[in-house]
Amino acid sequence: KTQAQSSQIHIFRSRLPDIPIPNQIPLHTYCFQNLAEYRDRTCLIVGSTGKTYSFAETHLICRKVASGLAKLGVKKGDVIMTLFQNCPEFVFSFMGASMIGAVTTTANPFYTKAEIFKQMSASKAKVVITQSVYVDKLKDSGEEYPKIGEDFSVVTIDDPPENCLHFSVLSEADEEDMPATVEIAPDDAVALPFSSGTTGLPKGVVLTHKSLITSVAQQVDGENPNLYLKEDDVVLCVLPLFHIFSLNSVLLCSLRAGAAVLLMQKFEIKSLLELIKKHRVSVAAVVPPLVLALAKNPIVDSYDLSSIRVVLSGAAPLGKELEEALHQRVPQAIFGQGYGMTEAGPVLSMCPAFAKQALPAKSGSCGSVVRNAELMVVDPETGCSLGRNQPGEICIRGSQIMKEYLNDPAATARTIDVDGWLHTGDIGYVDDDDEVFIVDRVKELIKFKGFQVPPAELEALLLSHPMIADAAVVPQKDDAAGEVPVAFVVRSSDGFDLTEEAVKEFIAKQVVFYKKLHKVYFIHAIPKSASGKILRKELREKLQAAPPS
Ligand code: 4UV
Repeated sequence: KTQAQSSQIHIFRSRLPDIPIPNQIPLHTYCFQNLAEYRDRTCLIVGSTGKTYSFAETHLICRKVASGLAKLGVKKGDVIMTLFQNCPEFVFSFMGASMIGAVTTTANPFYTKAEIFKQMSASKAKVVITQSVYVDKLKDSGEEYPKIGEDFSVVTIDDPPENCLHFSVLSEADEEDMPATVEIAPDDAVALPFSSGTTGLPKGVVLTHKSLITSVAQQVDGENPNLYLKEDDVVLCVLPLFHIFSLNSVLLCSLRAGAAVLLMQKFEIKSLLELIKKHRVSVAAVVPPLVLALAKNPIVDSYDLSSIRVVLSGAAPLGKELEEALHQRVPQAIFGQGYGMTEAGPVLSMCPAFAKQALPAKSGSCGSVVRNAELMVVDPETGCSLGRNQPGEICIRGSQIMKEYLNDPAATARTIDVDGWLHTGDIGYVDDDDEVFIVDRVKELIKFKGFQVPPAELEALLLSHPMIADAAVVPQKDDAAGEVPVAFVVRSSDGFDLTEEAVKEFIAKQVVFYKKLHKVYFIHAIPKSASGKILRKELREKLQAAPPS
C-alpha cells in the first residue's frame, strides 16, 4: 500500500527548522566552498606517520588527481574503484573523481577476489586505485575476468607491480590541464557504495551530488547545525572510508566544516589511544564494538581522553549499558547516535545533543529525523502510517536518498515507493519528544560489528555445495559483534557425512572475515512460505528459544 491509500498520515519532522541547502552545485564545490576561510588549517592527518595536509594542499592534490584521471581516459560518468584502507589518497581520489564528473565505487580491501570481481563487473570500474598488496586480488586467469592494463588501469599508492602505475601519475599531473567543461548536474552520480539493502545480493547504490550535499548539509550546515563541527575540531577517522558512515559523516562533513580528519588505517586500541592523546581528538565516530573495546579495556584508564567532546555511534544498535560504561570513562563528552543506511544517503536521524544549541536526547535513542526530510512509520502488515510510540517500518523521504540501485529498477521499486518513500526494513518508533528508537529489523541483513553480511550471498554459496540441498542464513545475537551469521543447512541425499566444520571452511575460503559462518545447524527442511520465501523470523525465533544442537 502507498501512503495515499492509508487513511491518516503521520509525518515526523526535525525539531530543527529547515535550512537552505545549496544542492544544485557539484559535491566537491560544496565541500570546498569555504576554502578561503581555512586554507592553511590542517585538513588531513595521517595517523601512522604524523604527516599533515592543509586544506589548500588537499584541494590542490584533488585537482591534480582529477587532471591525472582525465589523462588516464576517465570521463564523466565513468567509475573508478578505491580499494584500500583509510589513507589520504582515498580523499584525493574520491574528490578528484568528483571534479571530472566521475563516480567512485568504494570497495573493502579485505574482500576476496570473488567479492571484488562482483563489484568490478557490476560497476564496470575503469581504474582501480589500491595498494600493491591487493593487486593479486585483481588478477584472474578466467576468460571472463577483465585484464589489468587492457580492460582497466591499476594505480598503486606504493611501488607499482607489473602493468600498474604509481599514484604520482595522478597526484603530480598538472591541475591546469583539467578538462574545463565538465558539466555536472545535481542528479549525476558521484558515489557508488554497495549494499544489499532490504533483500538479496549487494547492489550498487547510486548516490548523486545532490544526495550527498543534502545529507552533509542536514548535518553540518545552518546557524544551528545538527552535528556541530568546529574549525578546531579533530575528527577521528578509524571507521573505514569505504563504508558510507565514515565517508559521509566523518570525511565529507569535516571537509565542509573545516575540521581536521585524523586518518587511521585500522583499529588497534593502543595506537588509537596514543593518537587521541597526541592530536587532541575532539569528535569520535564509532561503532558499538569499538565502544565495547573502549569501555572494557583496562588500558584506557591510563590515557588522557579529555579532548573528546563528542562520541557519535552508528551502524548498529548501541546498548544503554555499554553507552553508560564508556561515558564513565569520558564523562565530559556528549554521547549520541546517528542512524543511517547506505541507500538513505545515509543519515536518517542524528542526536540533537550534538547541535550547536544542544537539545536533550535520551540514552538509547538514535536522535531525531534530520532536517529538510520527512520520516514516516508504517505498519509492515497493512502499510498504514502509524503515530507516536507505535513501532513499525521506518520510511524516509527527502533529496538526500539514493537515486536508484545501479541497473536494477526492480530492486529500486521495491525500496522506494511511488510517493518517494524509502523503506528501510528497520522497525522503530518515534516517541513524544521526536526521538527515534530502533527496536528490530525486518530485512534480511545481518550486521557483524556494523559490517553488512547479506544472507542471500551466503545462501547462494551454500547451495553451490554438492552435498547441500537447501540452506538459510540468519543472525544470531553475539556480545562482541552484535550479530553473527549462522546457517541452517539441509544435507542432500549423498551429504550424510557433511560436517559443520566442512561447511564453515567451505564458506570461509570464499568470503571476507566478517561473513564467516559461526555455527551450522543441520535440519530436515527450511521453513518457507507458500510463495517459497524463507521464513527467517521462524528460524530467528528457533535460535532465541533454545539454540538447536
Ligand atoms: O547500509 P548500512 O551499512 O549503513 C549504515 C550507516 C550508518 C550511519 C550511522 C551514522 C551516521 O552518521 C552515518 O553517516 C551513517 O550502517 O546499514 C544500514 C542498517 O544498519 C542498521 C540499520 O539496520 C540500518 O538499516 N543501523 C544503522 N545505524 C543504526 C542501526 C543505529 N544507530 N542503531 C541501530 N541500527
